[in-house]
Amino acid sequence: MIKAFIFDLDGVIVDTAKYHFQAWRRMANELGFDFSEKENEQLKGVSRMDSMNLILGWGGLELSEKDKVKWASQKNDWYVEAVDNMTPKEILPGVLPLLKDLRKKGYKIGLGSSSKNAVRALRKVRILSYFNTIIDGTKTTRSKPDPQVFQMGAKRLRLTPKECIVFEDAQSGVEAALTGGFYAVGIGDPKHLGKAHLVLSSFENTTIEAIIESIS
Ligand code: B16
Ligand code: MG
Repeated sequence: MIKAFIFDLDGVIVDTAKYHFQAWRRMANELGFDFSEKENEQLKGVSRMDSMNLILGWGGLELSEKDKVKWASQKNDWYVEAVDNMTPKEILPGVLPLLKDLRKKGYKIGLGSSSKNAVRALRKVRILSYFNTIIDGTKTTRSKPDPQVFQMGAKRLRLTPKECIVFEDAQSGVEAALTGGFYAVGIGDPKHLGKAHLVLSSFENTTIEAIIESIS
C-alpha cells in the first residue's frame, strides 16, 4: 500500500535544471569550451563535483583539485543568484494542487534531492512546510544513481520502499529509485525515463489515485 510520495526537486517541483545548465555553461564558456543540452541531460540528479568532472571531461580539460573547488563555488554563486530570484510562480504546473491533495488525504511527503540548495529553493517558492522529511545533498554521501537519498527518506518516514512512490525527472534518479526498490514515476520525456513504472509529461491532468492505479 502506498503511504508516501518522495519528490525530487530540480526538474520535478521547479525548473531549476535550467539555472544549473546556465551556470555550468557560463563556467565552461569562461574556461573556453561549450557543451550541449543533450550532454546536460547527463548532469541531472548528479552531485556538484561529479557534474564538474563530467563537464571538464567534455571540454578535455584537467584542473587541479583547488581550481575545481574554486570553479564549483563560482558556479554555485551564479546558481544561487538565480534561485534567490525565484518566486512561487516558478512551481511547475500541477505540483501545488498535488501537494495539497496529498496532505489532505494523509499521505506523507518527502524530498529526495541531490542539491545542497534544496531548502533554499523550497523556501523561495514557499512550499517548505509541505514536507514531512527533507533529504538533500547536505545529508547524503553518495550521489544518484545510488539509492541512498531515497532510502534515507523512507527510513525517516518509517516506511519501506514499496510503500513509497518517487517522482524523478532524471535518468540517474529513476535508476536510484528502482535500485532501491521504490516505485518510480518519471516526470518528463519517456525517451530518457522509459525504465520508470510510469512516465508523465507533467503533474497536470493527473490525480493521486490515477498514479497509484497505474503503477500497481
Ligand atoms: P547543488 P535534484 C540535483 O538536484 C540537480 O539535478 C543537479 O543538476 C545538481 O548538480 C545537483 O542537484 C547538485 O546541486 O550544486 O545545488 O548542490 O535533481 O536531485 O533535485
Ligand atoms: Mg531532478
